[in-house]
Amino acid sequence: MTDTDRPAATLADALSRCAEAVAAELERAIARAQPVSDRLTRAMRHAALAGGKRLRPFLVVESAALFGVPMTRALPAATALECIHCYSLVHDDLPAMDDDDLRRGQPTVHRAYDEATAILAGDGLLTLAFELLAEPAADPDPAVRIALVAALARAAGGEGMVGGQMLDLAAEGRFADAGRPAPDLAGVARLQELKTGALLRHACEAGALLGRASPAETAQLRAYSRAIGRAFQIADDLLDVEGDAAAVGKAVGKDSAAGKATFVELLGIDGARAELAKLVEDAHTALAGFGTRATLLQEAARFIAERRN
Ligand code: GRG
Repeated sequence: MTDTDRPAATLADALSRCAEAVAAELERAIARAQPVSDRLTRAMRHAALAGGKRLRPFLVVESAALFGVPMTRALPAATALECIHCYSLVHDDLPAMDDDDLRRGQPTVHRAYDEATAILAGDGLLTLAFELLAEPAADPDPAVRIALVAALARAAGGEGMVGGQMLDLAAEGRFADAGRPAPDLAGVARLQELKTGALLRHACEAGALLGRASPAETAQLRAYSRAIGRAFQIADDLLDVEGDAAAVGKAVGKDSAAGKATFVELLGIDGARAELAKLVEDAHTALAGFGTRATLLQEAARFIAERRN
């Protein structure tokens, strides 16, 4: 058993150990590519290595750990998912999208470099994700590697995160020729399930694939990931209303400025808090069948709901 694979005592310990291991994997993966452009490499490093909670990789690692898969074996799939997440943040921050100057408490990539470099750094991370999954280190069984690639493509693409981002821009009234969809609760839920929920769901699905989970076990993890996905977004909406930019590491108050329909706007602050509490409970219940092996994942649901950044 390597040091990385020793069981963690607390959630904070497990999160920081996973974050460290993922950062080292990201360093390695970005560095080993032929350095065609030093500027591109530096921009990719800026996007991938300037902090971040590494929540999605943690969920991959802990979902796989339910089935006895050690962290070192889950790291390639966990790192691939983080590459996709980092790329999405870089592109989301661009002037054509959210036009943000600050991310993870640092200048956004297009601010630190320029827009073209930021687009290419995002593209570089997006493609690196699939390279990592295609390699034997991702899983010894080629059929599992193919399943991981297909699942990540679905989660990240037009029927997942990218589709959700498009719905989000449409809901802001960006496309004059397409009208503005009515922002009811079901519409917001669908949009968010795609935009932010799809990658969180993928994290647990990847863990299930690595762990050769049974259909029943996969369904339990799916129920958990749905609950935390929605909780993550409600917490994000609350941070946008109540958070402090310095603590959150990015601009706040942007949703109402953009006239966005959010869970908080539709449910009210108290309603959103009540929904959060229910979702934490749902997440807990979904994993009850795994017994104490699921403790860290259950604690992670509360962490997601109560996070301050
Ligand atoms: C541009 C294709 C494309 C997609 C963008 C996910 C996304 C879609 C945009 C991000 C915009 C945003 C801030 C959404 C709120 C939820 C979210 C993804 C927050 C950031 O995730 P954390 O809190 O970030 O896990 P860290 O920095 O900890 O990794």
